Amino acid sequence: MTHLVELARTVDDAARTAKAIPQLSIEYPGLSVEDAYEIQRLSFARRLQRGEKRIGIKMGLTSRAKMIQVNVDEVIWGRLSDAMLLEEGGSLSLSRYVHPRIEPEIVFLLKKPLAGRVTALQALAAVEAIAPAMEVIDSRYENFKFSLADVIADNSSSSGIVVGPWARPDQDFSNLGMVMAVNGRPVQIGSSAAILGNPIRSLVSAADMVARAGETLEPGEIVMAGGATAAHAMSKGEHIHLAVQDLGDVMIGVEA
Ligand code: 0L1
Ligand code: MG
Repeated sequence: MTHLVELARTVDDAARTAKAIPQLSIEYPGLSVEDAYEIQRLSFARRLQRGEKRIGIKMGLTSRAKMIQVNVDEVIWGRLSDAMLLEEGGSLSLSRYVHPRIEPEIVFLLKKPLAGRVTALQALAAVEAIAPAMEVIDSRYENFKFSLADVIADNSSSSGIVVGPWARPDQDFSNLGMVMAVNGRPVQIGSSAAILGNPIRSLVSAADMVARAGETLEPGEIVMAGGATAAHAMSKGEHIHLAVQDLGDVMIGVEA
């Protein structure tokens, strides 16, 4: 337990100071997925102690493109805080991150508690609204290289979220075109169907995964469904724009 507390401090310090660290699994090759989620919980508790508020969770590696990009093939989750929220149409500063990437997503806003094994219909009944969104992911590990346990311990690379206009969830969002462009040039083109076949499946998994950690998704919280395409490594001076069919647009600029 003591070493999990220390490792939680290591990953939290790396995120707070934007300094890359070696993979935990190099020093601890036996680090289990269970231990990794405990490190994540402990490191997120440090954020809460500093005054940050939990605003929901993110699902990660929910598409083949994402799994292939980082060579990890399991769906994972991470915890989101209000300090990760970015202003839509505003800009982010690269200095806050180690080597940030951005990816196109769909996000759910909940109106009812959700936890455990639920059907897609039950999950949908808990949704107040859906929106186009982009997630900024920033692995705290050197060279953006990690094992499954490493990335989970590092809060599944959670770093930033930018959310577009909220829309009613009683529409078909299973196969919406998604185009992410940088300075007007499309860099990633995909569909919401790439997110586990239908983003609602990501919410179903989220309910199950948080329940296994003894937690519940609460009304007012958000759930990021996961990247529909591979992520784009950001550079200074870029304007990143996501258009999602029927749902609208999200934009963020990148500063030094
Ligand atoms: O899909 C994701 O949000 C994955 C997060 C972990 C892997 C990565 O940093 O790309
Ligand atoms: Mg993501």
